[in-house]
Amino acid sequence: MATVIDGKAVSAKMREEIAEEVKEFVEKHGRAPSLTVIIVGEDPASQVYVRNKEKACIQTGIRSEIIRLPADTGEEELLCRIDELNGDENVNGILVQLPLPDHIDEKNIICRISPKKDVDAFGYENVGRIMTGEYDFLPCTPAGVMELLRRYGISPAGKECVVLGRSNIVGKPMAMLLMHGNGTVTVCHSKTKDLSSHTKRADILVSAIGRAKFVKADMIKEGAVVIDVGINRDEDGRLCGDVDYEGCFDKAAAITPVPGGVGPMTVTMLLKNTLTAAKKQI
Ligand code: BQF
Repeated sequence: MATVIDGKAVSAKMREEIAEEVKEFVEKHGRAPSLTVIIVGEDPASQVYVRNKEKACIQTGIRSEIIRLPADTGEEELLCRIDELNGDENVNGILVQLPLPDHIDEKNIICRISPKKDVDAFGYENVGRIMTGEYDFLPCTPAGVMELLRRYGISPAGKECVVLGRSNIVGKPMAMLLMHGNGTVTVCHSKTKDLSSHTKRADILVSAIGRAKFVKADMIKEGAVVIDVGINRDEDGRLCGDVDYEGCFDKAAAITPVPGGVGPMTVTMLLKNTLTAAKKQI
């Protein structure tokens, strides 16, 4: 029987803490920290994510603005918008919702955001800072995972940590943060041979591959901590993670559900980054 790592509950508590800090910020500076989100096109999942972020801002008293642009917006137009927001002292955080339409080069866009306002921490400067450990912001999903581990008293120090997936947004920074936490880290990916031989050794397994119920009970060690970053649809169209939650539940020591695990934490860490950005910009 595993402990359920309840990201929804931890998020709710953290949002209360953040709301308190936002209140203090307002009392001190006479205005709220502010986040601007740009969404290009109509991708339904992105629309949901942006709405989640907007609701979370409202919950905590952070001022949010959503800029909705049509799918055929040109790269130049988008770069111009970012330049405006970079120069607007009433905007503390800028986030461009990914993925962008194919005709826009994501890297160009992300790197145009001022590093001080880059609350996703996807730009080169913030990515570099993650490597050296001298960071102001961490990418929201890996930061959310670390916060969950902390709040459940799980330390990566000296543990075998296995990360499935090597994306710039989750897998790579996740590995880095576990390393900073003194874990012994293995990163597995689509070209990894004998995946199970790695996952079975994991004390802490973090899956970020985007394949529904891919991680089965026979792939994990008895007593493992299993963190599921995946957001997929199963055969019945229901939201599910990368991990076969029911199958792994009895074998794991602790496990995150989907929904209600890492997802809400991702949004909560964005709030935290926005507050940090606002404080740094005083
Ligand atoms: C939950 C995201 C993949 C690609 C781009 C709560 C979110 C999700 C799930 C959410 C995600 C995933 C976000 C739950 C933001 C997390 O209850 O389980 C919140 O809104 N997320 C994103 O902005 O871009 C993504 C996943």
